[in-house]
Amino acid sequence: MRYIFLLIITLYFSLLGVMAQPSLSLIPLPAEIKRGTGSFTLKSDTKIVLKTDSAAVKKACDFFLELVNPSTGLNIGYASSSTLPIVVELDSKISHPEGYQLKVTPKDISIIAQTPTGVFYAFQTLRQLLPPVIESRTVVNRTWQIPAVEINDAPRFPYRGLMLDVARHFFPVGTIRRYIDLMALHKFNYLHLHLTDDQGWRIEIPGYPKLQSISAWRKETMIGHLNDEPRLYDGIPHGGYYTQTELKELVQYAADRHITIVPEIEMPGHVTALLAAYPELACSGSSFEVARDWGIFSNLLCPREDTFIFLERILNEVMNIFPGKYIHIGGDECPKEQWQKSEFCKNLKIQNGLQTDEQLQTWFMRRIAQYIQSRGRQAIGWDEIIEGGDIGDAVIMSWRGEDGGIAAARKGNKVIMTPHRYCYFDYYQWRNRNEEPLAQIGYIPLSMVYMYDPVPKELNDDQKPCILGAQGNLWTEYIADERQIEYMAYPRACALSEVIWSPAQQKSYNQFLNRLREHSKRFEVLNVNFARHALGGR
Ligand code: TNX
Repeated sequence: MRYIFLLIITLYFSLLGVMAQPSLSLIPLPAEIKRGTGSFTLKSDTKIVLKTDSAAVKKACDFFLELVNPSTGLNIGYASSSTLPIVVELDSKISHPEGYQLKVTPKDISIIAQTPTGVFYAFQTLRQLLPPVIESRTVVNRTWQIPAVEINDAPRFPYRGLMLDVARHFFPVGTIRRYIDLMALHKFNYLHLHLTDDQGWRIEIPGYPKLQSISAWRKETMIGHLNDEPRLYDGIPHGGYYTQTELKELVQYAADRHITIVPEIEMPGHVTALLAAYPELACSGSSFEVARDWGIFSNLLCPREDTFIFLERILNEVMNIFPGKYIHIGGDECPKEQWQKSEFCKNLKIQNGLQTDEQLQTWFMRRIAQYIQSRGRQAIGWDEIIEGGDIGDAVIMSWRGEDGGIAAARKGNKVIMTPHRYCYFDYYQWRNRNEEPLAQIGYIPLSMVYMYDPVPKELNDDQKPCILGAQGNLWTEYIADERQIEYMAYPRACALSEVIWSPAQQKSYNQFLNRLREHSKRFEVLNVNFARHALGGR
């Protein structure tokens, strides 16, 4: 009896102890967290003890050292043993290739993962367990405690993406690097770069110099919203493009942070900038101007052999720069009038037994997807590309809603969910629009992103695994600089990171907000221009 009483007392106090600890402000929330007692303190005796000779693991550790050494001033490095070690090892007992185990005790820290990616993610978690001022680039005098904890973690989905539209506005490479840095902090693993559109072509293709001299530049940009009357223009030329060298460096920069870049080349629509340089690729018309307005244009590529030769050459260059598996080939918003008027298209449809223009578009996109597949890669396209039948093995990016993704998964195609009602970070995030900078007209508050579930209820258990994950899209018609990119993307990207990383049954918006409050202190130190509405500010 006495023992039982003692046991209850002990349990009670240890429970109190755990409850008294401040909650950990990890975003995205790890799959499993077990709190311990006490904490580990980073000191000058702390050393990383590597139990593997993997260069990629070493690189993941280097990142951590580059984070902690400037702010702690401790000059932590590597050693074969230490009194306060951070032991890092690879072990296949961690079953998920992106998973990890992180154990922190007062005496040591241990990181185990199956791959260097898992090690990198463990360090991102460790980073978030440290006080926000760890992000400072100058020495801060204080103690650096990490609460004792055991974390067993792995992502819910293999595709965790953010898109950045660099066509509507051109951004310096440094801005993309910063976008990548923030993605890495939240364990995103795909950056989709929207490289071409009506308003600009942003990738250097040496064989087609007019893409650089003509397609990369527009005369001016419309002022105000697309629906405003009359339309006004700023009179300022805008443009630019990324050289192949810059893009290759960016690919490496992202890869070092375990992020793969998915390049997008739009076709057969959203090609006005391309046609301004090479009008012969249209079915008719000889004079096009790089668009100055936003919106949907009727200019399309003509599905002639010359067009396919051109596109294959472009795609060869693209695949040469971007080594990742996925190549995005666009396919959204293609009003078909130009094809309907074209004798060539009418004949092509008859020759190929195609009844509708949607079938013609799918025929076009399937041919390109097959070309990409023949080069050992896989095409991704917006959901319009399945409207006209079988699209082969292409991955469908479901943006108009979830229906495209549901239809694709039912056919066995892989799907990335990015429905505009939940995943469009170019929409307003605050109901009082007139208090906000101009944005795309939709409204997606933080809570809406958080409550999204990428797996539609309509799918059965066989179809569910077709959902590879989800992506947040940042279209930049109304976003012209880095500060505004951050304002629109954060903290909504934090919510999305949790949607795609954390176990669905553990989601709680209130608890997320509490963690975000702490997390936002890190943003302050990093000078991230995040929107404060959900935290009670602006
Ligand atoms: C639709 S999403 C588009 C983009 C626009 C966006 C604005 C998609 C595949 N197409 O061209 O930028 O809406 O929210």
